[in-house]
Amino acid sequence: MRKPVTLITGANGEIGHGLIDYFAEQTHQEVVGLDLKPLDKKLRARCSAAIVGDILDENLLQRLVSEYEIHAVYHLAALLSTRAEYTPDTAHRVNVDGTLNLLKLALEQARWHGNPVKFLFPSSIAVYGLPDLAVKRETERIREIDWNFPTTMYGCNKLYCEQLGRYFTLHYRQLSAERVTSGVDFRAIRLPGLISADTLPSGGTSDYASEMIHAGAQGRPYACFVSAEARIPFMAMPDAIKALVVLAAAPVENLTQRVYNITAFSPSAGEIRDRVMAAFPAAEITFEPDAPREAIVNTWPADVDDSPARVDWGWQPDYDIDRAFDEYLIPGISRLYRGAGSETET
Ligand code: NAD
Ligand code: AKB
Repeated sequence: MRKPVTLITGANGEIGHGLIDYFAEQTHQEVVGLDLKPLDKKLRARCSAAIVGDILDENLLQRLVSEYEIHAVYHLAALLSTRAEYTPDTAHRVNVDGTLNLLKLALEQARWHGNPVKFLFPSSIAVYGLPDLAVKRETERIREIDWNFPTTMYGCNKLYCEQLGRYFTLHYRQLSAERVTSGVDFRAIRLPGLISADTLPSGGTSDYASEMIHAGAQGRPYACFVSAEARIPFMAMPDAIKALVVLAAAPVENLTQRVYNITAFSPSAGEIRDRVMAAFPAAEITFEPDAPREAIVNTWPADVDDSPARVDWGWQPDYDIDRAFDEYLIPGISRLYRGAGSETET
């Protein structure tokens, strides 16, 4: 008998950590975690199976299909925006071919067990491409359909995979005689930069926010790679996890679209620095902008319009900027480094 499971790809990453913890603590879902890297010990203990492997390995995916009955896929594996710019061909293979492999796996599973397979895809504000800072300042809360002109390989990959997911769900093999639905129930969220109290990001371009806070908590000097004025939307990790599971649970008839913006707060890098300094007065944070990386951040919107998510599936963040810093990030990150010569919360 195959076991009914939820498959999480990229399970050892930042979102994977939050999601696996959430499933273990709040639900009784059996989770199969897949990642190129071995899952951390604590995560392994929380999964029915922890598989080390590549989403580009079709033999491995076939083995998964033969061993498990997959009802939901949280497809997190990806190369993020900065890393993708250094290896665009590899990024395209992982981010696009990898996603296609997982969509095909979902389709095969749905046909085999006869139930829809939910496919949750974390897209990104990187799908937007604003031409210059003047337009960025004028564009208040960007809607899903606006400025879909990404300047990065990662942004192009995400935008295309959103379309691929819609195609699999709504139009797959539209000319075939049977006209049956594919069974893939694709749902995507365009996430802003995420900040976790438990893990550090790597390979992204929004990483400066997390890096600043973690460095401050450790008493390490940090030179921020964008200028103090740079501004994009951010969110505390628990809200991103909540959004994924709430969107997954939303009745399909409530969804007026397959791709949703969500956001929580939009501080400038300077405002993040001020909060870090207030929490860790000994922190040394300077600004040494890296022009090409800052140029990427400048093409991303300062704020997004998330009203469709609010109307269709009740999206609302639990953490505004005050609560994110005061109740989640500063205490959580302080705890991580406590005993390592860092400041602690009082
Ligand atoms: P992460 O880099 O922490 O995790 C990605 C994981 O994918 C890593 O553990 C990596 O080992 C794994 N991986 C990479 N290539 C793989 C492959 N070929 N096969 C199997 N595993 C592979 O990233 P994250 O922050 O956890 O992000 C998860 C998803 O959310 C990504 O798709 C990312 O684009 C998206 N997202 C993240 C943010 C953010 O700020 N963290 C914002 C928007 C969207
Ligand atoms: C990145 O910077 O690449 C990610 C994202 C915003 O998608 N954190």
